[in-house]
Amino acid sequence: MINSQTAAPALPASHEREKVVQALGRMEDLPLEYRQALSDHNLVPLWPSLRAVLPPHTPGPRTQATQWDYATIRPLLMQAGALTPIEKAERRVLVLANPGHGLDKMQASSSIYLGMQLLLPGEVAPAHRHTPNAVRVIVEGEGAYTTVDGEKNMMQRGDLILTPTGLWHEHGHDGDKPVIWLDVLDLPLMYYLETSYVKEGASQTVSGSASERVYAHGGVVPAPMFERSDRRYPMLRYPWVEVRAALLALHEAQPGAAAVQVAYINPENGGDSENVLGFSALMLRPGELLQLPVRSPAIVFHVIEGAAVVKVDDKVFTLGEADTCCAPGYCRIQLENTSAVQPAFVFLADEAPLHRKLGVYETRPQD
Ligand code: GTQ
Repeated sequence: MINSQTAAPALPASHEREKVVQALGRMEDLPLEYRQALSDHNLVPLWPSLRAVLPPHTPGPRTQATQWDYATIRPLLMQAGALTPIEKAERRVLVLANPGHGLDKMQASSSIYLGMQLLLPGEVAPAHRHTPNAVRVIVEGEGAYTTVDGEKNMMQRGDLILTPTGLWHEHGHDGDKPVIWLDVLDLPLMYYLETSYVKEGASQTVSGSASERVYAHGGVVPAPMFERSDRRYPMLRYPWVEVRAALLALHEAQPGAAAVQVAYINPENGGDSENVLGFSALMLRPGELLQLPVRSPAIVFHVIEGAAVVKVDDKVFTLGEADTCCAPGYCRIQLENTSAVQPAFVFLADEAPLHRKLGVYETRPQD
């Protein structure tokens, strides 16, 4: 965890400048035999690493702002379809790995995992359930479905489908062209916590009704006299047609809104749709330049429709449809829709619910 080589962060803004930090003793300042005696007893001096684990003012993130283009991923994923049968993959996924963490860690940020998954016609990715929470955003194709907790969810472009912790899920495909979707999981966090595991299971019997129809109308939820849903995850599929319509309606109703953004929530209690990661959709109006607040959570942007230029501190990413990028927390982010006529629609995943639960969620003024 500790990397005492981490470069010192830039000086804080003048209004927040704190006492100048004192240089501390280094490991090399200690006699060799002393260092050896410490390690022989599984002991470590704190002071040579204190500034690395508690850097002044701003964390030193391993997460690097990184972009992944669909045009690059797609042919490689199709090649995986030819190279590896589904029985040998279970989940045929290319992981969007952040080089700042090391590719082998398979993480986009400290807590976010991203993968592009391919299912070919007739294939089945068998039922299992696991501790990490997952969602899918459908990128391409028709006729596939994912059955979650006994509920069959058809996959259509742009849909968000939840597979929260502990729920059985399997994917199948009755269509005739490849289906590809983006997986977003909190796997890196669960793995770090040593709580990540899976149970394999038999195919589910489809029993549930389509939750997206039950909650299709804003402001009302099913509330019969004698029972109100106590399912922790009452809604599993958020159809893109509904979310897109909600964004357009918001734009029309509040043309001067600071941002046209909607959150994917639990419609029974208004809370986050899942426990760890937060999901939302944003419409960038034609020509819009949107400066986001500086916030502690890392964030992922995935373009559903149109195009967007994403600036993360001094890096610039030009994203077209189905392209994805991530940004670490605490940085300046600006989104721009360079089209003067077309809106752009962007899916966002961030670590905000986790940060709020941990009490470390922060926003900072742009400086
Ligand atoms: O589809 O259940 O990208 O279990 C990684 C782990 C997808 C899945 C991933 C998984 C799945």
